[in-house]
Amino acid sequence: MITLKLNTIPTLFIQAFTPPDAHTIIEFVREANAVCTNFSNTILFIDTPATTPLVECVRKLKAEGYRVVFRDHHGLKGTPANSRDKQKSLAIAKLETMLGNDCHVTLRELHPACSTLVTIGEFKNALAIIADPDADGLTAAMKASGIYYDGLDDDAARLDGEPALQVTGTDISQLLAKGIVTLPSYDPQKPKEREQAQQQLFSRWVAAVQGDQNASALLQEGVAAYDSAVAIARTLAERAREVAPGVTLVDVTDSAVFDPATLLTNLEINSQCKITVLRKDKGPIAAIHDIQYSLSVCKSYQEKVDLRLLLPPGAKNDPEQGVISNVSFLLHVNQRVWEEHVLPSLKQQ
Ligand SMILES: [Mn+2]
Repeated sequence: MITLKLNTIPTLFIQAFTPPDAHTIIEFVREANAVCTNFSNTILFIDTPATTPLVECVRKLKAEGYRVVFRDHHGLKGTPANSRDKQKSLAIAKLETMLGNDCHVTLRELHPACSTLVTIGEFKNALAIIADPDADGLTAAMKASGIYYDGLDDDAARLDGEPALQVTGTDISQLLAKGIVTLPSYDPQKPKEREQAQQQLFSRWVAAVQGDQNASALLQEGVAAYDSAVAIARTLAERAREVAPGVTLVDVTDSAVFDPATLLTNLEINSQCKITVLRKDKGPIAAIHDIQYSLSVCKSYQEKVDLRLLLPPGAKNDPEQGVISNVSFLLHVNQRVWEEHVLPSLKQQ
C-alpha cells in the first residue's frame, strides 16, 4: 500500500481490482475521517479505471455520507468489444448514475494525462484522494491538492505515454521517470520490496518538486542507476541473435538491471526484425519454471503478426502451464513450450 500526505491530504495509491482492494480504500477513508479536523467529506478518485469492486466501494462511501468525485481518462469509445470492456462500460454507467456531475470519465486521446482533469488546488480541502499508483495518478493527485509547477501537465502526458517517451520530460520529471525504470521488479520472495521503493521514490519526488534539495540529490542517484541500466541494455542488444526469420533473441538471464525500453528500441532499429524475444530468469513464468521467454511484436508489424497462433490449439492462458497470452502482440512461455511449440512454429513461418 502506497500512501502519501499531499498538502496534508491523505492520499492512497491503489488499483481497485478486487473486493479486498475496495475494502482497503474504505478503511483508508474512515481512518482519514477519524483524524480529520475540518468538516470536509469529499473524496477524489483520480486516474482509477472503473471496475465492479470500485463501484461497490463508491456505493458504500456514499452510504456513509461521503461526497465522491470521480475523474478518469480510461473511458471507452464505441460499443465494448470484449467482456472486460463490457464490464468496464457497465461500471462507468453505474458511477455516472450514482454520482451525476461528480463523475467525469473521458478518453485518453482527449486527456493524455489526468492532471488536466483538475485545476490547481481544486481539492485542497478534500478529506482524502485515491489515485492510480503510477506517475499519472501521482501528478494528478498533486495538482488536485495544490502542488504544481509549470509544465506539470506536459510532463504527466509524457510520463503516461510509451516507455521511450516517458524519460523525455523536464529535468524534474526525468528524476521521477528514471527512478521508476530502476525500481526493483516484483519479486514473490520479497513481495513488499518494490512497493516500499516506489513509496520512497514518490515521496522524495513530491519533496523535490517543492524545492527540497536533499530529496533532489537522492533522486540524482537514481538517475545514475538509470544511466547504467541504459548502458547495460545497449550491451545486451549487441548480443542479440536471429533464431528464426525476423525473430531476434536476447538472453538477459544473470544480467544486471537493464532498461527494457532501450533494449527493445535498439533491437527494433533492425528493420528485418519482426519479433523480439527475451530469455529471462525473472517474471511470473520464471517464478514457477525458472526460465521464461517473453515475445513481443515490433510496432510496425503489430497489425500483421498474432503471437497466439504460435501456441498449440487449445493451449490455456495459465502461468502454471507455462503460458501467458492476453493480447496478440505479447506472449510469455516457459522453456518447454518454447522448444516444443513456439520456436518450431516461428521457423516454419
Ligand atoms: Mn493514467
